Amino acid sequence: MCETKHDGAGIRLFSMNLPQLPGCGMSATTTTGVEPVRKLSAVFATLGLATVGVLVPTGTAQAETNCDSQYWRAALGYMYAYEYLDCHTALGLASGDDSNWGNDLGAFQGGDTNRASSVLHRGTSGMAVQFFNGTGTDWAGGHSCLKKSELYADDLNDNYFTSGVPVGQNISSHRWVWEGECDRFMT
Ligand SMILES: [Ca+2]
Ligand SMILES: [Ca+2]
Repeated sequence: MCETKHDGAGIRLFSMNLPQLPGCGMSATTTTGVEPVRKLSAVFATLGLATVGVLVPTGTAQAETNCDSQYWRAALGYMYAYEYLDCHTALGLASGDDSNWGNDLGAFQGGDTNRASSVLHRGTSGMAVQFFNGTGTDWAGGHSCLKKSELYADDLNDNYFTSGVPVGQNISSHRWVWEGECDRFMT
């Protein structure tokens, strides 16, 4: 009778029913007493695993992006441009200006023009990097600036030149300027 009541019963049932067992012998009480303890351990073990399972993905989500890690390994004083999003595959780096990313001079040459998808700022002067859609030392046309404090722009498709043209795969020149010369900043 007692064993039937407690077989498969939960922990709450066990503790609730314990005082209501005047007719039960010691053996029955002992048997039902062991069962819930073992179940309780199993429950806590399961909860423990579930907690770890939840924490691990959370930690992964907060892990550094590739731009974060590239930033810390970048050479001081340089701007970097990358072919792909999140600072993957560097097209080049520059501590100075390059008025034409498509010519055969300077830090960026040939196929580098209209190719960058992300950029990184590791300058130390406090100046911003001003990127242009066009080329030439007149530094005219649409531009967008990357502040030193912004560190990097991991997706240039989310940014636009002052002309309204998307920055992604459209940068063709750059120079270092003070932030006051910029009308638009990358985010
Ligand atoms: Ca060039
Ligand atoms: Ca362009």
